[in-house]
Amino acid sequence: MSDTNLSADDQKRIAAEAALAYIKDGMKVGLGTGSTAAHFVIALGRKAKDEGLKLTCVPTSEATDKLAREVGLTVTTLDDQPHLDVTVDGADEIGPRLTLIKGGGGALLREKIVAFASSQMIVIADESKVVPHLGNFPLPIEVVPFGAQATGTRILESGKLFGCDGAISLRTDEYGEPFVTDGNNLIYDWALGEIPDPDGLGEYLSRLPGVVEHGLFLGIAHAALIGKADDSVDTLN
Ligand code: ABF
Repeated sequence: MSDTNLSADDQKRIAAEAALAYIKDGMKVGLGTGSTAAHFVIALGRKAKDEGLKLTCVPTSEATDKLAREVGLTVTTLDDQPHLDVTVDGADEIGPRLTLIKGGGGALLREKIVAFASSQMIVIADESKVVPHLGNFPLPIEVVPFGAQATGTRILESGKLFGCDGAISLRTDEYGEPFVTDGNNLIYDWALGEIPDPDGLGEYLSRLPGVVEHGLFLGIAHAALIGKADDSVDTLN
């Protein structure tokens, strides 16, 4: 038995480094957001420099855009490169069959658009993110500011149809002001505890006017690389 006991941040780092195996010269790469994705961006910048790789990267947030440029990666937009080879991103929860909750970092909309544009989406995470069912992490839902209160009411009503019961709260920033996304929208966080039917709920939320996007990523991820406390990395497919 290994007596290594990596911190959560080191688990994120080794998962991020393992994802470098998916990167080949000439690839177009989607870059996720969050602390795990930041480890990947830094490791990718180092690999591209050491091996002289020509990569074109599309970031999922202003923060990742800035970091990617700082580490010397070539950054462009999805409009310029509408098809990507691979996206590497973190997650808030990884449930059965690679179902995900994402959006704790507030970048779910761009993350989903970029993941959808990619031939492969690879999730990287520490072992605390793997859960038996989705919902313990509050589900982020991005809404347009117009009628946000009414949209919140519709969201709560939709929950009843799918066996979901829990409070929603409008996300605030460090100053107590409403958190505004890169797309100038707002985010509700919905504390559910358990989501019995993620597919049904996700489809319903996608059809609600005022909802821009929700943090259920279903049927999108191809593999998840999980960094573990014993210094190993598990691959889930
Ligand atoms: C992004 O960052 C998000 O979708 C998710 O909300 C978050 C994960 O955060 P971290 O990598 O910091 O744990 O991937």
